[in-house]
Formats: sequence, C-alpha cells, structure tokens
Amino acid sequence: MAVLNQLTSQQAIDLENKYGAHNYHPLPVVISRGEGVYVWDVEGKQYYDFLSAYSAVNQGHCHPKIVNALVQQAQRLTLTSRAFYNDMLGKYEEFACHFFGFDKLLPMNTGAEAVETAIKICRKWGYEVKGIDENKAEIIVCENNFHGRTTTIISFSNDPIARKNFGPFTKGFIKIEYDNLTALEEALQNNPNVTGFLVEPIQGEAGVYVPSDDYLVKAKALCNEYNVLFIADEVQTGIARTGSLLATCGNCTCENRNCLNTPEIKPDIVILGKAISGGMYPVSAVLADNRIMEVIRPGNHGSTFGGNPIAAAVAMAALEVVRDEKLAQNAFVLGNLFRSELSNYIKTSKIVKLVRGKGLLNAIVIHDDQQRLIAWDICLALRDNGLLAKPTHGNIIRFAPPLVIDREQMLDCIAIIIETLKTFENH
Ligand code: IF1
Repeated sequence: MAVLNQLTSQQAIDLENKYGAHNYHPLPVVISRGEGVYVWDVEGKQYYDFLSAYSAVNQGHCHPKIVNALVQQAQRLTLTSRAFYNDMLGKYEEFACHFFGFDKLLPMNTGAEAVETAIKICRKWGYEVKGIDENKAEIIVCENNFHGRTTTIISFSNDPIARKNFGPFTKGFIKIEYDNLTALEEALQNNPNVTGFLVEPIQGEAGVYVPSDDYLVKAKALCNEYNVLFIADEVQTGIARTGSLLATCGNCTCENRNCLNTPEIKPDIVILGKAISGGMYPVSAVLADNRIMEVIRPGNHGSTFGGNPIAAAVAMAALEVVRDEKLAQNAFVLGNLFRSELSNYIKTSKIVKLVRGKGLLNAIVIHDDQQRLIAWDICLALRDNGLLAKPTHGNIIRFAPPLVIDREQMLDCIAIIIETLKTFENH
C-alpha cells in the first residue's frame, strides 16, 4: 500500500490519469488545503476559490463550527441505517423543516438522488392524489437543464455528451423552453397527465441564466391552476447562494427582504444539496408539506446513508452558519458589487459580452466570435494570478466564491479578474 507521502502537483495529476476514470477534465491545479475563501496547492501557492465546489462550500472551506460538528458526531455514532431510529435524525428534520418552512423532509445524500426522490414523490402524488392513470404521469422540464447525472435525469437532458450511449432512457418528461410562460401554459393545457414542473430557479450549468423577474411566481401560479406540483431544484441556487435563503422562497429566515420571498412561490417540493452540509459531507434533502409527502410509505424509498447521524449533525451546523453569519445578506450585497464593477469594465471590453447572476452566483460571457478556448485560457491565467474559476459550456466563466467572502477580499478578486481579462483584450 503506497504511503500517502507528499506528492508534487504533477505526480498527483499523473496518478489520477493513470488510476482514475477520465470522467472529468480538471483545470491543472492540485489543491491540498482549504480555509474560508482560500485554497492552497501542493506547492503552497494560495488561491481565492471562485467556484466553491459548484456552490457546495458556501460557508467557506473547513468552517470550524461544521468541522467540529462532524468530528464530535463521528466519535459518537456514524451510521445506524434506517432499520433503527437514531437520536440525531429527528432533531435535524425538525430543525430543517422550521428553517425552510415545510412540514416534512426526506433525507438523501447527493443532489441527483434528491432529484430522483422528488420525481418519485411527484409521480406517486400524481397517481394517488391527482388521479392520473398509472404509468401515464408526465413531468415538465426545461431545455438546457442540469439536474444530475443518473440515467433517469439524463433522460430529460439535451446535453449530447451527458446522453450519448447511455440509453435506453426513462419516459415521462416533456421539455419546454426555459423562462417561457407561454410554453409552460401550452404544455399544461395540452397534457392532462402532467403531475409536476421541475425547474432550476437559475440555470447554473447552462451558464447562470437568470429568468425574468416574474417567471417563477407566474410559473407557480400556472402550476396551481392546473393542479401540478412546482418542484424547485435548489441544489445549486439554494442555501443563500443567490442572496436569499432559497432562490425561490419558502419561509426565509434571513432578514434580507430583497429576495423573491413571497408565499406565492413557495415550491410544492424543494430539492436541496451541496451547501446544506457546507460541502463537508454528502447531504441532500427533499422537503414538502404533509399533503404531498404523505404519499411516501415505509418501503417506498430510502438509502443506506440517507439521514445518517453525521449528515444530521453537519447539516444543522452548516445551516446555523448560514443564519448566524447572515450569508444571504452578504451574498446579496457583494453580488451587487461584483456585477456593478464587472459591468463597468465590460463597457470598454472587446472580449467580454456581459455579466449576469444573482447574489454570488455570477458568470461572464465571452463574445461568441472568440474561439471557445479563450475562456479556458482566461481561467488558466486567473489560476496563475491566484484565483480559481472554470468555464461552463465553452465561452461562459462562472464566478461563485464562498459566501463568507468579505468586501476587501471581493475587491481584491475583482481586481484580479479585471487585470487578467485586460491581458486578453488584444488577443
Ligand atoms: C458534476 C455541473 C453544476 C446541480 C443541480 C442537481 C445536481 C447538481 C442544479 C446534482 C450538481 C454539480 C455536479 C458536478 C458539477 C456541478 C455542476 F457542472 F455538473 F452542472 F453545479 F452546474 N441539481 N451540480 O447543479 O447534484 O448529484 O452532483 O450532488 O457532476 O460535475 P449532485
């Protein structure tokens, strides 16, 4: 057994290439330590983390409160399975239900598992409450969605790389254009067997597409009108990332009243993952009120690790950090600063077309006439200048720092980003 002695970055990369499946194309940097908004590579170089593990590390790397909760619980009880009760799950479920404003929580581990869980709950509700004929239920989804990588989820993806040679696919999904209420109403009118509408409040992977201000509230109203469940996938947008506790709504606990927090858009089902644990441990959850969650009976669904004591302890600590450190408010204020500063720069830029986002989920779009490569090269240059980010879909660069970033650090990062972009202006 090789002793895990200190590797050089190149040695670490070589090991992954030799022994790991090639299911990713990472930026060439090897991280070995993280604290708050910073990470360090094997050679000790410091970086600002502007990806936050795709919005999982909202509370900052290795947050001491969350680490402590993990360590304390791991020394007491790690896993019982759901064959027996344990003294942590009920406490966590009560805490999270009050935190987000729902009656019940079904605990899972990854975001994709939670999306699959929401699909199963929605279908069962369709048959047993709405009265749809068995095996006829349809769920409306949006073009360019990203909800995970399981076979059912890629069945309704339109990303050829995610789909090719993974068929046959799961039926029962209707795709419509994102941010198009007419398309949603037509799909609802023409398909009586629709039981749910699954939507990202902001399409993150597609390139941080923020819908029209009234999209979510009117989509929810249409779902109410047609007795269809509005399912919000907040795996990436939730947990204060977009400047409010949830990008849709729920009973927001943050004082920030600039969010979309109105009862009209409380989702019927909300899907959480990633930062519900602060990126410390795989935790995901599906929340809904009793009229929906009660369709789930013993034996219908579950997972060995779903709701385990460590997940419960870590998630409660991670959510307390969001509340006590007012991360939604910070994301709202510093997100406005980021977009304002980048917008000023873009006025004179030849390569950057626009900046968009909400809270601290933002992206810049590089002009289409630029080779796709330039976004990658910009990220390599950002890395050399001490900031880590990664392109999504070719010419879009996502910027999503931990929500614990302070104003001084944000101004420093904005300077790094703008100075780096300037070196590409005459490419
Ligand atoms: C990867 C993307 C982001 C998600 C939403 C469900 C899931 C995700 C809205 C599934 C996961 C992750 C997956 C991760 C990278 C990242 C990602 F690039 F893949 F598309 F964020 F945009 N719903 N997103 O964003 O959650 O099963 O991963 O816990 O697969 O590379 P998961």
